[in-house]
Amino acid sequence: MMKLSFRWYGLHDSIPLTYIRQVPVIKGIVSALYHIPVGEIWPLKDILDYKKHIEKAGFEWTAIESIPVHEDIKLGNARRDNWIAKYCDSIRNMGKAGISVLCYNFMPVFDWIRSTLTMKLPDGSTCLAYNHETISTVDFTKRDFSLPGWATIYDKKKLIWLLDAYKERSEEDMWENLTYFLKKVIPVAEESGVRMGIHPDDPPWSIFDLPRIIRNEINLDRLLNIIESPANSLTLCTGSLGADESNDMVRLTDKYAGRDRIVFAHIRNIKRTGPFSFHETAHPTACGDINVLEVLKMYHKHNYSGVMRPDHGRMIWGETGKPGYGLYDRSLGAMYIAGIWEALNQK
Ligand SMILES: [Mn+2]
Repeated sequence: MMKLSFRWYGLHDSIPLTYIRQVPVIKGIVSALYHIPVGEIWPLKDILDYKKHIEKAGFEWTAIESIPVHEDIKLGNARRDNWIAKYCDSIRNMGKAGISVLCYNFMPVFDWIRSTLTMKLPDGSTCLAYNHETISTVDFTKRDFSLPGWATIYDKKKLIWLLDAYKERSEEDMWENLTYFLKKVIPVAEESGVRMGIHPDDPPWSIFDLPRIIRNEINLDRLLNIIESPANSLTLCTGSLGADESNDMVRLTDKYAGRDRIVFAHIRNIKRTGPFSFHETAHPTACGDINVLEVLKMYHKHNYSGVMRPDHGRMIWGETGKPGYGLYDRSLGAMYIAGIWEALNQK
């Protein structure tokens, strides 16, 4: 049974669990402990308390998205062993709490990026969009540089320090650092009954000359080959990878679902507007360049029993809130997915 879930940003999310409960097809919640600083251990008690809260609202906590990987680990800095040990403890604790899917990513500095969060579509809705030219002209040394959604995450000094540090890292360095990390955490995940699924780079190409290594099929194969274990798997995100036309999401879903190496499915549609540019759309196949129907057929064909969620939606009906994570359009997406799944079950 595929577990259709909804991402929820915790007690500070403007969308209460009671509203999500009214979307009839949603069975699970995808969330994280947002009060734990990056790198620190997720205490068992905090996980259990949060889980109880989610269950009281009528849901299963189906996946953690995500436990962020400290930049020292990605950079391969001397202090990484300390952070990796803490990461292992967090995995043990989530395993003890009975949560079995962990989404993470290995993107340097920015774990997603867009040139605008409010692009207006012809129907009056708004969506997130990425224009490579706009992104390429961002100058971090300028006092008033702006980057939608990110200007406040790191202060300017820290951001420039990080960008400089990554300038000395090649893609091969990043692979080495990822391998080092996986060799330590995957055995712990195995013991703890946890399956880790790496989220691909969003967008799937280099930005600001940062080394980004999870962008295509070759990269996904290499990642999975580092350790041949169900604990070392994928969060397959159609919108992230699909922004690059050469990533055939139907074929990739067929391939990796067929090998049982997908633990978490992100369903998102996008429209490509240039070789390195796109905007997000509503979920149905007709709205964008991703054949969502065929992707879902592949999951169904392989009896996918992992977690699935509608990814970013548009802002519609005047809703305001976290860009990409409104209630309305993601609910439409969930109903669309559930409708297709029900039809596929009839065959
Ligand atoms: Mn995604």
